[in-house]
Formats: sequence, structure tokens, C-alpha cells
Amino acid sequence: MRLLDIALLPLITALWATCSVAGQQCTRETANVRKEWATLTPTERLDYIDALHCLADTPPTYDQATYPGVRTRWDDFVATHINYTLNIHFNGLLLPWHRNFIRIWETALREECGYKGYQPYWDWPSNSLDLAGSPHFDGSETSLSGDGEYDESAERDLSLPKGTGGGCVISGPFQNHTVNMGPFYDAPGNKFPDDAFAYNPHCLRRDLNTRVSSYCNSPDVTAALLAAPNITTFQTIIDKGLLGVHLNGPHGCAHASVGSVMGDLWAAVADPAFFLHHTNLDRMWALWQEMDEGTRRVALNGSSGIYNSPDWPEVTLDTPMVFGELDEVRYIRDMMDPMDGVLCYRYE
Ligand SMILES: *[C@@H]1O[C@H](CO)[C@@H](O)[C@H](O)[C@H]1NC(C)=O
Ligand SMILES: *[C@@H]1O[C@H](CO)[C@@H](O)[C@H](O)[C@H]1NC(C)=O
Ligand SMILES: *[C@@H]1O[C@H](CO)[C@@H](O)[C@H](O)[C@H]1NC(C)=O
Ligand SMILES: *[C@@H]1O[C@H](CO)[C@@H](O)[C@H](O)[C@H]1NC(C)=O
Ligand SMILES: [Cu+2]
Repeated sequence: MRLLDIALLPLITALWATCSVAGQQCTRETANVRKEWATLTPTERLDYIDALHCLADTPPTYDQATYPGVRTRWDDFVATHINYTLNIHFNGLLLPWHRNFIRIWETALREECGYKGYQPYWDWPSNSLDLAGSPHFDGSETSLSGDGEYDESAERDLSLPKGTGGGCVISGPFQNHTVNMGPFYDAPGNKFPDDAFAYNPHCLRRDLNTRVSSYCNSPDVTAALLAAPNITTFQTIIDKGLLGVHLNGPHGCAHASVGSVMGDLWAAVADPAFFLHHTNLDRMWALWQEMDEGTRRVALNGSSGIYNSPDWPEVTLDTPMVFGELDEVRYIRDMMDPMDGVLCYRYE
């Protein structure tokens, strides 16, 4: 703990006591408001960007003997995600696990980096026809950086059409951002990679791909998602899209449409767009839940193994979720309502 924190401790404790009494009632008025990136003012976007740079300049909490590739506070989150990748994707844990992961990240930005805002999101259809021209990825100083340099031979997912980049990001605030672990593009999606936490510093690469986003992050897809009659259909659309094709859902497609690091199932957290993307996924779930609270605050489906592997139990409200050293054990039931318990936020 830094000296400043120790000096502020009594004050913080007093404030916390006051807030938690008031905080027992999370209301629309008191809830944190998460907004779309494009609706933030330029100053608000710069504040978020500064907070990301701060996490990348802050020492990690994981120890380097066990996790040689963890060099920054941001890397704590990359490593935790790598660690649990085989249990938190394309299954019943995807939504509740990432809901808390976003909460821990947002809290770190605010408490460790002085960020005053909340986690922004990326509404996929808003730029699905023009990623590189959008406020998210236009490469301006208020963007999350732009495309990678064109590289014909860049490693990529060969099941998808080629994107427009492939090399290192060369514009915007993250052109010098270093990714310390991975890449695991070739790693099979069902086996933990060798040297998962090895130190391998490399540039942030991207391969923007509107040929992917235009069909699987379209307004039709989000409309169908919100119209899903039950959680099984909701999750099937997230994972497989409208045509029911493996990896063609809006979750995987938004990863793939940014490409390279962001398209890396394991290490995607190293791309600054990761949390905006997952926050939109969380927003879709929250909007869907709000439409029928009685049923949907308890609706779950799938196992806790990747691709709903039957080798793992079906999730229930009592399923525990772990976050390495980043947080205590949380239960799925604690993540079913964004305005209850440790959660108090809403989407605008
Ligand atoms: C990886 O998972 C194990 C088991 O939950 C945990 O003890 C360890 O702290 C985790 N490490 C990271 C980096 O998440
Ligand atoms: C990236 O590094 C170069 C060389 O040190 C520097 O000129 C440039 O301003 C840096 N860009 C950003 C966005 O930090
Ligand atoms: C969920 O809804 C689909 C239609 O989208 C329906 O075919 C299916 O039987 C429903 N499943 C459950 C478990 O209710
Ligand atoms: C989840 O959905 C699948 C497909 O509809 C079904 O076979 C399974 O029994 C469901 N699990 C639960 C716990 O409802
Ligand atoms: Cu993930």
C-alpha cells in the first residue's frame, strides 16, 4: 500500500461507512452510469485513456516468479483471464464471470488510477459497417487506437476473410502499448497453453475486419438477441449468431473484427477495446434481464467447461466463481442483478 493510501485510510473508512448505509439501496439515481464510447466527451475519453495508461504503468500484484509475463497492473487482468479461459467462455459462466471481472477492473481504474468515470461500452452495430472510421477505432488521440499496419502474412484465423491490418497499431494513444504475454492464436481452444504466463513482450497488433462485423455485429443480430425467449437461445445467439455457426456469434465476432490480440481467446484482455466489448455484452444481458425480471434474474444455462463441456457441472445460482488474487470468491447469484449487492450500475 502506498503512503498516500495509508494517510487517507481513516477518511476512506469513514466515507465507506457512510456510503454503504446509503448504498444498501441501489437506485436508478445512485447507480453508476456506463455510457457508449461515442457519447463521452473528448475529455471523458481522454480520462479513460489516461487511466488505462496508468494501469499499464503500475506494478502488478501477482509475483513474478510464478507469473514471469505479468509486468503491470493491467497484466494482472490478462493473466487472470488466461488462467480461467477454459472455464469462462462459450458456456454458463461467460456472462456472470465477466460481469464481475468488469467490476474489478472498473474499481481498479477508479481507486488506483483516480479515474472519475465508469466503464464505457462499445455498441457493436454503431460501427459495424465502418470500424476504422468510428470514434472507437479511428486512430485519433481520443480513440482506442486504430488499425494495425497492413501485413499480408500476419498470423490470423484462416477461417475468416482477411482484415485490413495485421501488423502493429500505428496510430492513437496505444501505438506504444506493449503486450507481455501470448500470442496464443494457434493454441487449441480446449487445452491450456504451455508457457501461458511466459514473458514475451510484443506490439499491440490489430486487423480490423468489417467483412466480419458487418454481418455478425449487425443491428439484426442484437435485435434477435434481445428478443430471445429464454437464456438458452440468448446464449446460443451470443456464441453462434443467427445461423447457428460455431464462433459466429456477436461475442466472438467483435473479438475477431478487431483481430490479432483482441482475437486471441486467451490474451485479448491486453487490447484496450476488450473491456468496452465485454461491457456491451454485459449490457445486452442486463437489457434482456430487465424485460422479464421474475424469470430472467434466475435464468441460467450451460456448464462451466468451455463450449459447455459435459465434463463440467451445469451452472446454478450457487456456482462459485474465482478470480485468482484479484477478488474473493463470488457466486453466480451475486451477479444476476446489476443493481444489487456489490453491483450498482446501469446503462445509458
Ligand atoms: C490461477 O488459478 C488458481 C486456481 O484458482 C489460483 O490459485 C491462482 O491464483 C490463479 N492465478 C491467476 C493469475 O489468476
Ligand atoms: C510512442 O513512442 C514514440 C517514440 O518514443 C513517441 O515519439 C510517441 O509520441 C509515442 N506515442 C504515444 C502515443 O505515446
Ligand atoms: C427456448 O426457446 C426456443 C425458441 O427460441 C425453443 O425452441 C426452446 O424450446 C426453448 N428452450 C427452453 C429450455 O425453454
Ligand atoms: C440448457 O439448455 C440445453 C439445450 O436446450 C438443455 O439440454 C439443458 O438441459 C439446459 N440446462 C439447464 C440446466 O436448463
Ligand atoms: Cu473472456
